[in-house]
Amino acid sequence: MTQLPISADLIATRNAVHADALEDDYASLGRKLSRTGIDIDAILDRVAGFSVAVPSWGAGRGGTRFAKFPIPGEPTNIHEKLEDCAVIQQLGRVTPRVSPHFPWDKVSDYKALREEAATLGLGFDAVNSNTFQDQPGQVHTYANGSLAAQDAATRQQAVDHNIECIEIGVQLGSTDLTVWVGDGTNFPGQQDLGRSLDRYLEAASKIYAALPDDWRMLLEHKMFEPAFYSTVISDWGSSILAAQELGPKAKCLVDLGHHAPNVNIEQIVARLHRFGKLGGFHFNDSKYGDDDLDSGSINPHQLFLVFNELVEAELNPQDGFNPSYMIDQSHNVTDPIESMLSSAETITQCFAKAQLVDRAALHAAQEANDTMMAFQALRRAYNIDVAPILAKARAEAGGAIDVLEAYRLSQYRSRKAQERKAVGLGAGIV
Ligand SMILES: [Mn+2]
Repeated sequence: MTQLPISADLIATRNAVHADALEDDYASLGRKLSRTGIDIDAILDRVAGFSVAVPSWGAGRGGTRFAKFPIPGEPTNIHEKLEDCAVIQQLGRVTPRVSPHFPWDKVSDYKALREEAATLGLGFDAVNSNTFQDQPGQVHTYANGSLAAQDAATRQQAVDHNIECIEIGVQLGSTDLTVWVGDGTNFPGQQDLGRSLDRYLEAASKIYAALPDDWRMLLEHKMFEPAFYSTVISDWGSSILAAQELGPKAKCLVDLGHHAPNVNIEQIVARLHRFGKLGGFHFNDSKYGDDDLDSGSINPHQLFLVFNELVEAELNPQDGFNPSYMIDQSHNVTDPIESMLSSAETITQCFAKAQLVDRAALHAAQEANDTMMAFQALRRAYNIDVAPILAKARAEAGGAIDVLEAYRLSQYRSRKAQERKAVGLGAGIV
């Protein structure tokens, strides 16, 4: 028995107001697409089958290293975070799984937590370990690194934490462990660049050995921050080399903000897939660095091009095709629920547009070295407004045609502001 946080009557009432306009727009788009041989209902089916996970930490306000500005009604624990994630899923119908983070989301009974999530219409996605900050009572500090630390006992502590995350994940129904380490240096000479990678690989192999048969270990690279001179898994090259050394269950995770400026991320996606190492994504957007801005808010075309490569990858599977999709954003100035509703819609739009690319025309133009027509095959798809397809998929699944309107009318946040205790002030990179 599911108990969803938003009134079903509210959603139905607002959908009834928008239904005629949506049918009109959907029929019009259907006629337009049919002229190029595309069946809109087939695209609708693809969109209905698409999903992206939301991060538990994304339900709270993020911040910069300078400050965090909480809003009334923010979640203060995993139970409240799940409730907020249930709002996102209930209205948007594209985010049925939550990616938890430990120890932030620790509880005493994970079986009960899994049941609680199911009651809210949610499951669990990749489990995230945290060895980039110290916890109260922790024996060895991560100030000088975790999996790549000089000190063997510190490395073992980080290994043990990751294995504990796997054990929790098994109880929650997860099958992926995402490993990102803050390890690195701020000064030339601070650590030996070769030996620090050796230490990382040795420690990571102990985590790898603890993976159940059907699990994957997703390695997340990041060029800088918190280490500003070098990071141990700095780029997709380091990531794929580590994944290849660890074994077939180790894959690379691409966080869109974890690259040098102007890097061709869609090409990285194609490369990782070519070698069977594309594990998944952390969707966000950036202007300057790891900004963790809302997906597609800065460069939606790049997001479309990433999905275009994913369509090509699915047509040419290497060692299977099962990338994990997750939002990883820091909502510093918006209501996190609104940002994730908007971002999930943008991500799904780019997925849908990539489905509309005339592959035969694209490939023929590529074969003929017809640059302009190859580009136009992509451009035509990118220019199509797929909003009616997404809205129809949502409505048919019980979601809201206008997600932000329904959310605001529900007054969910102000109700939670009455019930929940206030979040403290402080810095808050997430
Ligand atoms: Mn990330």
